[in-house]
Amino acid sequence: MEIFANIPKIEFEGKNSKNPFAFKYYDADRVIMGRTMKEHLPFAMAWWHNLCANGQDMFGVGTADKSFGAIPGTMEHAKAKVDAGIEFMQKLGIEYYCFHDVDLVPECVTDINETNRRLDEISDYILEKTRGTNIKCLWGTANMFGNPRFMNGAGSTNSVDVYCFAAAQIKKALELTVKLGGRGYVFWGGREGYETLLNTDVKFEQENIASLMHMAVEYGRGIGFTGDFYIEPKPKEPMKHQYDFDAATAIGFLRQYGLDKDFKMNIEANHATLAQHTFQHELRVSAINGMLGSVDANQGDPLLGWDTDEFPCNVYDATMAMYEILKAGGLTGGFNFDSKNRRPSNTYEDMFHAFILGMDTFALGLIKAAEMIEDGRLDEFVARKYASFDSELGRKIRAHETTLTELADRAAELKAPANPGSGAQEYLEGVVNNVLFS
Ligand code: XLS
Ligand code: NI
Ligand code: NI
Repeated sequence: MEIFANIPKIEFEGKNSKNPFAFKYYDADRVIMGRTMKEHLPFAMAWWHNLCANGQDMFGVGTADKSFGAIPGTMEHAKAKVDAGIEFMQKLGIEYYCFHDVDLVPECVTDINETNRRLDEISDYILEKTRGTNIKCLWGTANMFGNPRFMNGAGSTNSVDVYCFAAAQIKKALELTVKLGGRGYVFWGGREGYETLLNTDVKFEQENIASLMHMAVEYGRGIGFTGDFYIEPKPKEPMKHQYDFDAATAIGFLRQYGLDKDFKMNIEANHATLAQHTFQHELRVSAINGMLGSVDANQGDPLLGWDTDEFPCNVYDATMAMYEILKAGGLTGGFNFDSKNRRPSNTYEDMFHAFILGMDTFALGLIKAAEMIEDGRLDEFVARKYASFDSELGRKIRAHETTLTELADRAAELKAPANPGSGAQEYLEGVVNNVLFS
């Protein structure tokens, strides 16, 4: 049975199209810098926002009907969501999805064995329904923040028993990820942090989180998971202080505990801005450390200080993100729309408009980022800015072949250095505008 019956398959019609159900910029087969748009942009649907969230917030109940013809809380509903999700992805030409364990089935709060049985049943159903399609999992994760047992943390909990439940959920979610063909496995530390140091042993908690991650790597590799593990940094919300504050913090943690060979970053745009960074900054920090893995494609609101998870519409930011990603040689993961419709956008049509917006925004970002690279003015400027290091002394500094004494002698000889040269920010911002609007 068709669920989105009055919505057609979304095709590329070009920028002059006025058809609300067509792509204006995302042209899957168009080749940019040697690869198709589809290869550059492995888009994914977030099961939780698209198939589960109904607009409920702290102030009111849901506005959108996500029952898909079944009674919420039942396995029939879980299956109806699979049917809806597959039809949705096929109509958009999206081949990946991301999930938390409890997005897939209703959790049995009194018996984890029953939850796991339901997960087996639904993953069989997903495999059956996606057979013959290209649809597969991008990454899986365990929800270790919703259930009250995780109120003091999951890996960072004070309770050995709760720690066992975190382990059990990770074990199961890894099995599901492998079964569903996932490329990655995410740790987002929703309750891994603290509200006050008065009751918290930070070192103890971080060591336990690291141990859990080590066990996850060991188990995952043992069952044939060859993809990347990801940390998804976020500075706050729900906890006041979260341990994975930003990419730099998370990378330091991974190195401290010897996890850096198996883990990369999953960078979410809205989390970057909550950490007072740009999305581009977080991508750059990940890339220069060899840890650019995957992206949660969304955007925040500059006027609101929380994770609003809006569908990306900001072409400037998407261009800067794609600039970093192209320069890094692409993602090993993909672009997961960890984004939700605004509460009053409550129709099936709105679900499609949101994805068309997000996909077109990243397509535009890709087109413009490639033009920026081909234009070459930014690269030229940066090369020129550091050109003094092309000298013999510069070469020795870069190769660690000099000493403070040698450098101080040179300073003494110079008496005062020449002006280091303009940063030319306004010129470069003009170049970006010139490329964007040409
Ligand atoms: C919440 C996070 C979450 C992760 C997956 O802010 O973005 O949705 O992506 O657990
Ligand atoms: Ni988020
Ligand atoms: Ni996310």
